[in-house]
Amino acid sequence: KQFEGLESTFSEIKMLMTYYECAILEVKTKLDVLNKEFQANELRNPIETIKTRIKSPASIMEKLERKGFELSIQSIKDNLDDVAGIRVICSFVDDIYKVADMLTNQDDIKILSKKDYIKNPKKNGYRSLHLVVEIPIFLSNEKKPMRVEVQIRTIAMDFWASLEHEIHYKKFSNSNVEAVKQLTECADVIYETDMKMLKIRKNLLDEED
Ligand code: 0O2
Repeated sequence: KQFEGLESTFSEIKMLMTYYECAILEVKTKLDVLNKEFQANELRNPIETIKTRIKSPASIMEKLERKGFELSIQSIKDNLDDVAGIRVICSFVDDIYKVADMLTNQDDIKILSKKDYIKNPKKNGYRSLHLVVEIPIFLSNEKKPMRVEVQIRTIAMDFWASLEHEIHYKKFSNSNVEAVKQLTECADVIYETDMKMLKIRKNLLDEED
């Protein structure tokens, strides 16, 4: 019912959502394996937490309509990159790039797009590395390439993004200039702290820059 207006049967939609769930499982398993290996080698975890989500039907329909795309299953597959989403929360800034490289160097993963909002933060101070990847899922009698959006950020960046999402993101236009300015200042202070923590780790563990 929530997919009202989509030219497809309920079972087609249910199947598509199942494929996205399987794609999330595939990527999450790869990340869990990498974290285990890293922990064994370096005695610390580059990944703190992994959160996964499937975009809600209402949000899928809203995005198709907002962007002027056809309301069909094929259109969801062709036009939406973030139906399956994984958020990887890393300990330190350099872990973000290590995790991204280790994941995307695997030969069954293809990078479709990459947005580095850490090197180029959004105007409001939002920082995160966004990757859209394509990964095959293996079904009973076929192999299907599926898209997953992977957002990788530090604990500190996630702290800011979660609170900003709760109190501001998409809730208001940018008219509250003072609030936006203060949020941006918080994001910048948080990033400075992230860089300091990285330096402290490198000094303590005697690592090269
Ligand atoms: P939600 O509720 O987190 O799922 P579009 O997806 O078309 O709006 P685009 O350019 O395709 O935009 O994607 P973009 O901006 O690279 O990434 C969108 C996602 O990144 C958002 O998903 C958020 O999760 C996150 N994000 C981007 N900018 C901000 C920001 O300023 N603040 C916070 N808190 N999160 C941000 P959704 O689907 O918009 O929202």
